Amino acid sequence: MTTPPKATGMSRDNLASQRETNILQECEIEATDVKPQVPGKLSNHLLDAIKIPADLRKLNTDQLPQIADELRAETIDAVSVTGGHLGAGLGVVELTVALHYVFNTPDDILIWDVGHQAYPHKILTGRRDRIRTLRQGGGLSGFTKRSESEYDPFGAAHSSTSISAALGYAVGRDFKRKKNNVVAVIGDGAVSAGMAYEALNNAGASNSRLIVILNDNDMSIAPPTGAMSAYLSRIVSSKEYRSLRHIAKEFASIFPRRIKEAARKAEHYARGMVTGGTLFEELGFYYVGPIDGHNLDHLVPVLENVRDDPQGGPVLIHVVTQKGHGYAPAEESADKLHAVAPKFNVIKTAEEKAQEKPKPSIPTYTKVFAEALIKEAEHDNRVLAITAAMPSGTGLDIFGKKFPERTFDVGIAEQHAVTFAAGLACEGFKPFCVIYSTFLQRAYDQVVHDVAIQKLPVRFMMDRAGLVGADGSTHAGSFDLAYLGCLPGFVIMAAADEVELMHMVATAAAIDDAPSAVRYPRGEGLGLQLPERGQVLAIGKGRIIKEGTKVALLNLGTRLNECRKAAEVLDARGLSTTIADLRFAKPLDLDLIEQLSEEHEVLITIEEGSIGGFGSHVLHHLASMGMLDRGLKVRPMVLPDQFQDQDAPGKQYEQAGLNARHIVAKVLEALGQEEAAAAVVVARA
Ligand SMILES: Cc1ncc(C[n+]2csc(CCOP(=O)(O)OP(=O)(O)O)c2C)c(N)n1
Repeated sequence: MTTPPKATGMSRDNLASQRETNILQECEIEATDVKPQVPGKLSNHLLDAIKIPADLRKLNTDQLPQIADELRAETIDAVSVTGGHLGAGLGVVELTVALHYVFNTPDDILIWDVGHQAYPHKILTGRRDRIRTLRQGGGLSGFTKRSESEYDPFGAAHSSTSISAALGYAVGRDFKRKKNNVVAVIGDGAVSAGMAYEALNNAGASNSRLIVILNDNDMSIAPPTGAMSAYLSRIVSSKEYRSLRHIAKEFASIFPRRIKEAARKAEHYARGMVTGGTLFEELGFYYVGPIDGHNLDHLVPVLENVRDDPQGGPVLIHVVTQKGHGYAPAEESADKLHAVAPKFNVIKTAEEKAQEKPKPSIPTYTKVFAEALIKEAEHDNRVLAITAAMPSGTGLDIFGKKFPERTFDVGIAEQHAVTFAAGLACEGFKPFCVIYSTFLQRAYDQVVHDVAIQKLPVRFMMDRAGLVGADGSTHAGSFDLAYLGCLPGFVIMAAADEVELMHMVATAAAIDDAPSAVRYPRGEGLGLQLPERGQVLAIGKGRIIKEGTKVALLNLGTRLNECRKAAEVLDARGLSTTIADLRFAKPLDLDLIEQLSEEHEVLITIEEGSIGGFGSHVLHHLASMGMLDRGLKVRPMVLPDQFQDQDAPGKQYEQAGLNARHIVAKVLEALGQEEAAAAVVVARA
């Protein structure tokens, strides 16, 4: 087969100059619909005839490379409009074509791990007409989603779930005495997570027919870490792999499982010793590979053989791919263009460039956090930082440049990251476990059992708290206040702005007798002047931002600006408004809360989190103290009790009803002014 043409929509230099702003760390983009220059468009549109995979299966195998080329060009074109995950999808174009060609999807079950590589899959499975709505409000999800298509049998976005879900499908199929295939595709990054091993261990001991495809591109978001990664590299770099590539066809046509059992066993071990794979064999899998994941002549016959093999039990096919394959800028960039901002490939006219306003260089919360942690680490050599495969997304790439020995990337392994941090804390170190709010969910028992019960001073830095935009509900940091707030002894802080974040990092560094957590949102701060170093805050003490007499707004986190805007409107309506920024969700500033309750008629709590968080704790206290029995009008404002789909963060907060005019309306409602409240919501304050 021929190698797909390299797309040439943009020169390498142009691209390099744009990379700083274009590369998105997880959840850093918002979509627009500007028409891009189309890279590598092909004139012959075989792809146009494919509405669903059944159409693909009507083609001859020698037409598949062209389909792959067109699919690659279409993926690049779509992502250049919407932004999103690019490198991973480009790396699995041939694999996607081969899987849908060989397997009878959707009856055969195909589960993509994480789902960030599934854009080509979406194009082939009836969603091409909507592919330019990816990650936008009302559009296609950036991940696989059951409600979106029958070709997405299992929704994902958090990694390493595919083998478990696929085994569930396989065992369910066996109970129903059906014959369909079940295939899970998992990356070498995702296979580093504990859940993947748990599933391999369980599947290997089961006799259920399950096909696991290990998509080994030697990349996670950053280069992968750990012993598994080294093991896979050893297999792939062996001389035998290179020669095996040449005999892949022969290998495929005499599938060793057909050889009688004794010979088969001997061959297993021999092959395992030569090319690696023994680890998977020992776990009970039949290991096939490594094979070239961009060569359809290799992929298709191997997949057909595995599909037609009558023997039971799990099979693991080790496929070697290149992240960003077929698009030179992606292949050449350090992160293989894991993800890009919208319009990343648009070549602008001179006029468009002239109209462009220079972007203000307000640092993101992530960057402020990284710099603040560097300051703390400079003063205290016990400060250590841990990330679970997200060095750039968490800012630990910046910290790691300054303190490489004090930075640990443990791979996609949040549970291990937490307990590892607990061990470091036992040894007297000051571990900062920097994990997005949404991904810390995976390590909840470790947080409770290994950290909180033992009162260990692990510092959790929860980036991407609140709504996150284009990544949607799977990535929203909605629940940490609820899931941490109920744990005895935790100190929980929420930064209202970037200066507060610096203070909270310093405070967390100083707390050495209890677990602590700081939450802060995605995106830029307010552009405030930053101090040289954060100050240690008084634990459990809030601050008054503005004093009034009738209405009290109790804020936690970055809704503070919305509170300020709301207070202006309320003051103008004659409703004198106090704003308090509580800073701590735990321990609560009970004195301040009681005082404000006594001195005001209306009390509103507001936070960027679900029910069960800050507001619930305030209400619990007021109810316990009998302070709700005397006519105080309390209204908690939290995220709605539903999973919100992707959209621009501003729009998401609008839908959530947590903007200034919603606060104004809530106050008016509490005062019985329903009509005025309705008018405020409609009129946009
Ligand atoms: C539990 C969890 N932690 C972190 C992430 C963030 N994340 C998304 S994709 C990715 C890298 C996945 O690497 P790999 O499985 O090798 O796939 P590739 O992108 O290389 O194709 C990471 C760390 C996640 N989705 N889920």
